[in-house]
Amino acid sequence: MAVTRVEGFDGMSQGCNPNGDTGVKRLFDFVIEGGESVAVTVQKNRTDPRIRWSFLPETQDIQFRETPFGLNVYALEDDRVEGKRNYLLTARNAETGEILKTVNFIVVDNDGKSRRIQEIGGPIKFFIRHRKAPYYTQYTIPDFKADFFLDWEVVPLKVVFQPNESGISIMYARPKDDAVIEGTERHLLTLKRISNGVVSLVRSKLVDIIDNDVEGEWTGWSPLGKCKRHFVNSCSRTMSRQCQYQKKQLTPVTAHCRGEDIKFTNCLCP
Ligand SMILES: [Ca+2]
Ligand SMILES: [Ca+2]
Ligand SMILES: [Ca+2]
Repeated sequence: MAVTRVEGFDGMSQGCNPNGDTGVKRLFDFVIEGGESVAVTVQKNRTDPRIRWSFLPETQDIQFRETPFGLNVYALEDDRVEGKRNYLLTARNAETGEILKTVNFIVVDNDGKSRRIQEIGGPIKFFIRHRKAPYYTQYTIPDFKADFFLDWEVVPLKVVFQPNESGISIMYARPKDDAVIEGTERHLLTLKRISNGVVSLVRSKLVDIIDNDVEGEWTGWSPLGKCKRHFVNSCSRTMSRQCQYQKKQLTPVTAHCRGEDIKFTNCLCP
């Protein structure tokens, strides 16, 4: 499972101490139910004691796994509609209780009311209204599921505002058409902002993609056609059939059937 780093912004701006060992500055990040983990790092050295991690409020929704550098944080998948939830993660020196780092987490719900669009439909728009900030600020739709960009086209992939620049931008996300019968699939699109080393969730949209691909049925074979020359010394008669979907549909669908839609029978060239 891939991991999103909390700190840093393309090396251009490091507003927080990336080692997190002094001067606690709050970082913000978000995890999506069932999505990828977010890595929280705390610098350790040989004399470092164990670290004690805690979430406030206490929760069973978040799971974490210790790594050599800190912690990977996951939000568990469920089907309850609970909206966004805020948690404060604190790393302490297990012996002295000294706070080493705090991170504010938002858990993003992927249940509830959604917008329904066709597989060939869209786009979903994100309006970005950016106020002046003294830092580079980047907006992206994160690839929090490994195959997200295989299924979606995002234009532009990143919007960057220079320091002290303000303005309005639009990002589009469009589901890609495919020839796979996958049924209706739910996607959570999130707009993420990185500014001064602080990651935050700007907005999220829940979208149900209605598949336009269906299992079809073959019509019967057509009668054998006339004997025709297909290669220099070879002639054949063909018959064909069509893949159809009979049930009434409000929107156009693409039917898929297993097998060939054309058959050749050799014949004596006329
Ligand atoms: Ca939920
Ligand atoms: Ca399709
Ligand atoms: Ca499909």
